[in-house]
Amino acid sequence: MQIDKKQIATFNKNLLVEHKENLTSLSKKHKNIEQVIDTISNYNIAIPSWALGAGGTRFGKFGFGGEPSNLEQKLEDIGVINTLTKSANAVSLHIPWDIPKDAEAIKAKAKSLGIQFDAMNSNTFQDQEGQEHSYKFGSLCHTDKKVRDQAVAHNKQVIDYGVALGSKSLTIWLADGSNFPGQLNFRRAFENTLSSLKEIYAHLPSDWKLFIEYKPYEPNFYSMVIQDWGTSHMLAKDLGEQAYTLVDLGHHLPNTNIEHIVATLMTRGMLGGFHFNDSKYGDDDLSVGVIKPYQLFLIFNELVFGMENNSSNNPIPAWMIDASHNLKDPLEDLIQSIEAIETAYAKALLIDQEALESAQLNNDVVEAQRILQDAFNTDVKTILAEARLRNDGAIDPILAFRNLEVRNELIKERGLKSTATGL
Ligand SMILES: [Mn+2]
Repeated sequence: MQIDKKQIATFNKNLLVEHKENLTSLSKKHKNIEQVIDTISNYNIAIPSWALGAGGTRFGKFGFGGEPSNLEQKLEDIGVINTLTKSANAVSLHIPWDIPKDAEAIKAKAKSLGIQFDAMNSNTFQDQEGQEHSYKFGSLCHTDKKVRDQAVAHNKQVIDYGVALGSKSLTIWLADGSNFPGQLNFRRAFENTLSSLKEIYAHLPSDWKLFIEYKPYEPNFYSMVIQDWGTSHMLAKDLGEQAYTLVDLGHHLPNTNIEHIVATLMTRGMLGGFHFNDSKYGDDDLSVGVIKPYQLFLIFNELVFGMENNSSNNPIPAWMIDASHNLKDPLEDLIQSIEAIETAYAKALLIDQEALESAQLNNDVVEAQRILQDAFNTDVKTILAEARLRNDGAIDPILAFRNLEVRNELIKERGLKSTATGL
């Protein structure tokens, strides 16, 4: 299914007068509103190929109909999200769930929908059918070199798939670790992982980046080989200039100060990628911004500051939504996530950085808090709507999704029983 410009324009018509009034009154209050609209209208977040179907828990999975059953249909779904939001012009592929059987055809399909290929993702956290060696006791860290070699070969193959599609980065997240004390020699596991990563890194084209994700627990509950940003940073430093740390919001122990981690990594130019979701207890994969919107705003404050004061040449991070939807329509959920990310970003862009710096230099704690909270308490819905409108997107993308009956159209096209590969 594809939505055309005319349908969006017709939908926008009814909301246009009120929107313009809101914009005029907001412009009177904020001097730099044009700049914020411009930044938001150029901002894009990659959609992972596994997020377009019904997510499941370890107890069950409930479909919702019209799920994309192949990569082409997944691209079409991202096309729908992008047409409505104008902020999702990239897909992040997961191998082997979404192996492009005909790279040229997939590339052409993506191009026709205005979609690029963001970071590729490897998978050594499951055994695949016909696979010779099992990852039950780890992959890149495994005690048996044959298993490590197999996992290295898989990652190299993922790079090759990415090269064929025009991707420029590989994200590695490892489930490797141990469930019981004594099971694993920590130092050996770390060294094995490093030497496996070195082999993968050597296969990386010179214009690619390698992102190393970390996670403190799950699926292993006693230890994880890459447990935190410090470990990821050590590995990336040992690999070389093309390797970076990737921060996933859900991959921290409760109450970790993630904005501080972001600032520290950017100080050294080491923040390569960012995975958005939200979390109440652990890696809950909840929609972005539903639990801790203020934390997200504070993270974006560091990102904005880091990008504006970039003496360490931190690259623009690769942005991706990494959540799993088991109740909501995943397309609606992704739209809500995009809105939450852009809300936090727009609010962070409204922070008066000069005034904040002066408050900080004067140790005026009250004033510093006031500056942050003034920006956080600004309603930026109109800014987001205007950014979309200028790109021919929908003033209210969720309402448009519902008015255009997108899910019903997808069910008509694909049936009620179609299921997507992925989680
Ligand atoms: Mn992630």
